[in-house]
Amino acid sequence: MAKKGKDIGGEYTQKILIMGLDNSGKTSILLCLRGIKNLLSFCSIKPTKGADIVSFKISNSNYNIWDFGGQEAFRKEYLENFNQYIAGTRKIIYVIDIQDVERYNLALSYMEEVINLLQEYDRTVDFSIFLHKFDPDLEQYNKNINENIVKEVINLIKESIPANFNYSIHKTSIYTIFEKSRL
Ligand SMILES: Nc1nc2c(ncn2[C@@H]2O[C@H](COP(=O)(O)OP(=O)(O)OP(=O)(O)O)[C@@H](O)[C@H]2O)c(=O)[nH]1
Ligand SMILES: [Mg+2]
Repeated sequence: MAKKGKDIGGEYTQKILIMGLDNSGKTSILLCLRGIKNLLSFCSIKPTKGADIVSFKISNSNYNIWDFGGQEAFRKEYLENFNQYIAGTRKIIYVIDIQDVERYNLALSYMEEVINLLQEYDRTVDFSIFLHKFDPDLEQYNKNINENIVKEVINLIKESIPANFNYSIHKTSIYTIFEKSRL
């Protein structure tokens, strides 16, 4: 079950779940969302064991983000107890590593299981799919990735999701942080 951190709770706290296979980049995304720019923090990330709750505040909103370590041994338990994990959740971010071509099918079948459970428990959440590690110039340096592969992944996603289920798809990368400062 969940460990670490502290569920800060409260009226204005948003509970967000971040799910996806191991190594897909969930914990790294969380560091970005928290505004952490220290490179050492990114280098020292270890695979997440079980579900970590990370709590932080941006402006007047409190967030409890549940980071679901994606190793196979943990995924089974989340699905078995999904009804408990989902309680009070407004948003799920599902992360697919676009560079992990060999595991697209596994990533999609885990996502399908999550969506099936949401429908089974009649839960409506804001569901965002991140096609992650979509680094700048990815298609130039990674020969396995091209426009057609990306279209294919998007088609596979569309085919695997029931027509009445709302979701959005985003390209993301931790390497696209853009800063502009007046000199
Ligand atoms: N190229 C690239 N690598 C990334 C990106 N985001 C994360 N990574 C790398 O992917 C690896 C796994 O990142 P994590 O954040 O630990 O992945 P995770 O999904 O939390 O993995 P688990 O905790 O095992 O579920 C690390 O080596 C990260 O540096 C990205 O946008 N681009
Ligand atoms: Mg992690």
